[in-house]
Amino acid sequence: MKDDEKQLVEAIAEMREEEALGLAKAMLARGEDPVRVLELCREAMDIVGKRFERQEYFLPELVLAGEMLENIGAIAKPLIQERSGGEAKKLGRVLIGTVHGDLHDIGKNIVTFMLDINGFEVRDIGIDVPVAKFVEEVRGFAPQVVGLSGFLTLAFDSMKETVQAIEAAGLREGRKIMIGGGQVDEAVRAYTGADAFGGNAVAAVSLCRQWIAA
Ligand code: B12
Repeated sequence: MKDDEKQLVEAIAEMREEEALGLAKAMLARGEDPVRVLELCREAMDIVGKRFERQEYFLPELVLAGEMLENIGAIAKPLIQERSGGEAKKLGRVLIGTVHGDLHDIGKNIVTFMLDINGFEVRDIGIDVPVAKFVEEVRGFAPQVVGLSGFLTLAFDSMKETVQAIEAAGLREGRKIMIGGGQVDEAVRAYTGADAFGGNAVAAVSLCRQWIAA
């Protein structure tokens, strides 16, 4: 990792908000890849999360970390959009939301944004989405892909319930379900019955490309 990259990760992890924003702005102004800058923010979030687990940090730090990431994201996103060459043709429909009981949406928002600039028509139905709402939206919007996001362990049960409800409503056929969020891995994928999981927004885009092109 380069020096300025380390500094950015550290500034976020140490809650030095102004310094973090200044560093991120300077890196982007120098032409650093905005996707890389978001990746560094994610690394910093892992440190914050671990300190929270060890009770070195508390809720205010989690909130501030979330705000820092959103502020940096707001500067990075238009640059990513510029690089992608602006609005592309809509390739297919993707419905996405954070499952019930879970309020984390920063990761989901990045996925929504990346799918959008890569040419998908994305409907983001927000956070803490009840199972019945997912079913209703799948019926109405008829997406080829449904994305379930969740960061809490308890979200895995919500994801499983949501997948089962979509299936029980007879809406699983002909569409794919992907899941993602902090701790999600293959074991969680198997538990929830989803078709695949994606570790980051780029993986979410490749899954949709793969499925919708097929
Ligand atoms: C910021 C944050 C918050 C913020 C959220 C702000 C917001 N608007 O989202 C606030 C302060 C609100 C918050 C609250 C809580 N949080 Co919190 N939070 C975090 C933190 C530090 C970062 C999460 C984040 O945004 N990461 C950044 C993004 C970019 O992460 P990412 O995983 O790289 O995202 C990518 C992938 O996940 C993927 N992806 C995401 N969604 C999807 C969907 C699909 C379909 C696909 C394919 C891919 C995909 O693509 C993303 C982009 O590349 C994490 C720690 C951590 N390391 O994750 C804890 C963490 C998730 N929180 C935690 C906890 C415990 C809580 C609280 C319960 C705390 C409390 N006592 O109140 C509450 C829960 C509230 C609720 N009901 O949801 C725990 C969860 C533990 C667990 N196993 O359940 C964590 C892990 C911290 C910890 N280590 O203890 N939190």
